[in-house]
Amino acid sequence: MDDSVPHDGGRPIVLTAPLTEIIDHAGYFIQMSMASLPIWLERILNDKYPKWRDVEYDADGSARYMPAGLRVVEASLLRRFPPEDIVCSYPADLHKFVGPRTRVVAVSTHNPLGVTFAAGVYTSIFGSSREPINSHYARQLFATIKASGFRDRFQVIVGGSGGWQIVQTNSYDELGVDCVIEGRSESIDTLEVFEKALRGEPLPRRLEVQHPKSRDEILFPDKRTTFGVVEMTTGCGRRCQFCVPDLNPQIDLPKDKIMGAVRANVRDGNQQISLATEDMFIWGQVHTDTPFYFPNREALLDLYSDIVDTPGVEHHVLSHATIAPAVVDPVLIRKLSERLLDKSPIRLPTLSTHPQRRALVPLIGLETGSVRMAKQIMPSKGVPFPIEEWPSVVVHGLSILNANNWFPAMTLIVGNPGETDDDCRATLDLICEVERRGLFAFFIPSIFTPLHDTRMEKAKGVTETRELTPLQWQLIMKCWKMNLRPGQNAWWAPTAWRVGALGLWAARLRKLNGPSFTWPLLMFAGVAPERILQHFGKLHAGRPLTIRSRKELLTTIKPHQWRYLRPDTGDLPDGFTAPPPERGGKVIPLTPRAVA
Ligand code: B12
Ligand code: SF4
Repeated sequence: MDDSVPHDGGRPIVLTAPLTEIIDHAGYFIQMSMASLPIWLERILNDKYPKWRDVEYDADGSARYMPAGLRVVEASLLRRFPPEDIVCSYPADLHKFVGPRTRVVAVSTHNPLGVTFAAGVYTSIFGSSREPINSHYARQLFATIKASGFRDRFQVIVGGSGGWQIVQTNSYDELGVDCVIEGRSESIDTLEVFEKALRGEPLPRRLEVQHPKSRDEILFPDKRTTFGVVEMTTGCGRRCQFCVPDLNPQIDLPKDKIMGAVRANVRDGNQQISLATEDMFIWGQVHTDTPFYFPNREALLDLYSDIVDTPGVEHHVLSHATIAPAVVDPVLIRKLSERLLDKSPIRLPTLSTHPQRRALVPLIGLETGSVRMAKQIMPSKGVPFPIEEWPSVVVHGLSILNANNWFPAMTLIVGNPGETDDDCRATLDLICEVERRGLFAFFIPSIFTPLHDTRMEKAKGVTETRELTPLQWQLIMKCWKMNLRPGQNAWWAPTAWRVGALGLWAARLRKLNGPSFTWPLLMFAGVAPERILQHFGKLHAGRPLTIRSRKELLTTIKPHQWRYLRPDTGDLPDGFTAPPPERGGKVIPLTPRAVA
């Protein structure tokens, strides 16, 4: 860091984050790629997005936008400290704000060392440098802070969903971190730590703070956030064993506060909004008389309509969702498409039937196609349907979503503890069934990583790509082959992929990933038709699955819950009787358009 003294002696509290977690353009996918690609592939992103490092400033040189988490930290601190003592700075500008008066540099980070699902696996497939691009920039930020000439005057506090990575790898000294706070900044304990740092007192190495228990305790920033992220819910409720966010209380946040944060983003120049959630479909149905997995159609349409109709909101991007609600209420999906598609910045010309080929791409967990495995790791993932019906729920959900121009990015976990070849075959069968039916999702396989604090924290995962079995490799490469479909419409694309993949394999990957990788890679590269490779026993041939009709699926819902089904969605179980009109979710005031 440049050690010149800022004219005001620096700010007592300086807030920052890695540049790769702050950048706000080119959509979610640039950050997801940076989390997963190794640093030596950075030039691909540099070529595609030459301006990715460009950022916007406020008049005082502070950051115009910051990740939503850091903005909430700022809002939390503003309850106790004066605004002139706090600043949000891009990493490259820290020298303008860190000076002799600085007592805290607080870093928010999502994934500093790249050891979460998906992030670690792709870098390790590519070998040599395992460091993902995001991790490289995170380390660069920590090194800059560590090298400050004023380092002995301030303490470094880290928070955010990736803070645990520093604790688990004991990287405090290496990165120059004094304290990691795990949990939300709204907590009074978080404020106490900042108070201590301002007084120059020693801080605890690690502090776990309480999550707010009610919707009113959660703060909303009145400033612009990266990608226009505004919180919609916390927690989930489906209780998957490997999940971190599900450990938080299930809360849906008040619409007026969400809308206030949307307007603040627009006011500060953001044209895009995205609601942060684990499952968008629970909003409006948390702690009502209706179970949260029967979506509140009217409330959701009302909220999303008001967001996309806010003047200045040009783009809206979905974040996370689950798939069972699409089977429960296809009418909701159709109506959401009518409201949201025109504002989606994502275009999939070969898939979408929208006049401008726009598409909605929520992130949805598929995780496994094996019912045996699903029962162990995510028994409630498909509620209200029993987990035994998981493959049918996925196929039906996807057909409803695709018909409405939703093409989700679906995550899969490879190498779950106790996963057998049969489990892997079952997942391949499901993926092949999706392909056979002409359905489409971006399948994003990742290798099981025991995430801190989850119910599977102690389970052991695959640590080296060489440990992967041929079937696990086949699953990974099959997913990526299918994912290329929307981009394969140019005449040269398939050949370029084939040659590129083969070249990379010959030069590097063959040695690195071992013999189990060879046939799946040749399948990915399209060297020989899959049929032939299957015939010679080199690959598993996906077996056709028996998929239940939607009516059969609805019949598997517990009969006492049939009353929550909506008659206008059709396919109702025999013996269904419509509930009296007053039954259902909580009463939410509606705009006339939403009920129309
Ligand atoms: C939106 C989102 C994204 C977006 C935008 C991210 C961004 N830069 O803004 C995109 C799609 C780009 C993204 C990408 C990824 N994400 Co993401 N993402 C989310 C999501 C849905 C919401 C995050 C959010 O803004 N929440 C709202 C804010 C207010 O909450 P928060 O960030 O946690 O902040 C609070 C506290 O953490 C704390 N806090 C935050 N910073 C600080 C700093 C200090 C000093 C202190 C004291 C406290 C503090 O206070 C805040 C509130 O008071 C979460 C799930 C979730 N609900 O949290 C997943 C989540 C954080 N992502 C996750 C993952 C795995 C990823 C990826 C690695 C996925 C991938 N393979 O591509 C990448 C990594 C991106 C990167 N740059 O490295 C995981 C994190 C797991 C982990 N770290 O252990 C989560 C939890 C999802 C999950 N179900 O597993 N993500
Ligand atoms: S459905 Fe998703 S967010 Fe909910 S518990 Fe399972 S993994 Fe977590």
